[in-house]
Amino acid sequence: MFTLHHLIESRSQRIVWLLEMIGTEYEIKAYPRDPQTNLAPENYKKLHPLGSAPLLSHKDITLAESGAICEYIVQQTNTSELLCADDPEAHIQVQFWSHFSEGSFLPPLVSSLVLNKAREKAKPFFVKFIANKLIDAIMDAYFNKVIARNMAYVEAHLAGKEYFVGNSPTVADVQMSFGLDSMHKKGRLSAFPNTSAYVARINALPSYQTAMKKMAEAEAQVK
Ligand SMILES: N[C@@H](CCC(=O)N[C@@H](CS)C(=O)NCC(=O)O)C(=O)O
Repeated sequence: MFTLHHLIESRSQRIVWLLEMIGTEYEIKAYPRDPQTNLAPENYKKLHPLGSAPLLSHKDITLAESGAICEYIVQQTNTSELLCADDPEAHIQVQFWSHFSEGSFLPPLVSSLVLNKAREKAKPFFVKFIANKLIDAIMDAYFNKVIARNMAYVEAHLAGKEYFVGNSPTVADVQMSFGLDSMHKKGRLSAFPNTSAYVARINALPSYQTAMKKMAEAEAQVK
């Protein structure tokens, strides 16, 4: 059985969707974030030297990195269709979106999240004022431009498509789902109708809904 070590409010939620989509046996162990640092708590860090989320335990290994975890689950459950393994063109597309998600799409979103948390923490008033000016300048000089470029690409790709690759969900959708879902929840997709429709589509899938329900139940036990 797979054990998913799930850090609350993290990208490990997409692995729950993959496990649910496959219909394999798994358990979710949820961990609240450290209230001081908002990072992984001490008991989570003991699971793997990286202490990053997600972590997957199976047999005698504990694996880090979402992309490697997805490939491992697919290999262990003989579900290579989720990587489009029999179709070289589709397969490289799945690999592309999986790498794009971790390598290009999520980093500027995480950076903007961290900078916005710094805004909230800045005190007193004049420090907050300067912090806001500085953070706005950093966001405008780089991160907003990269996010806009990435979103234009995603939006154009999803025109007339149900899923990132092919006609059913694949690891490409699993990997892209977390960042897009987070943007949707923050109201940042209103200018992107294809992407908004895509997020609504995956949210309506029974596998997605069950995954989110099981994740919320696991989280409720440790909150
Ligand atoms: N590329 C890694 C990124 C892992 C990562 O940064 N996860 C965040 C959660 S979204 C995390 O572990 N944050 C808590 C910490 O670093 O202590 C992956 O795909 O697994």
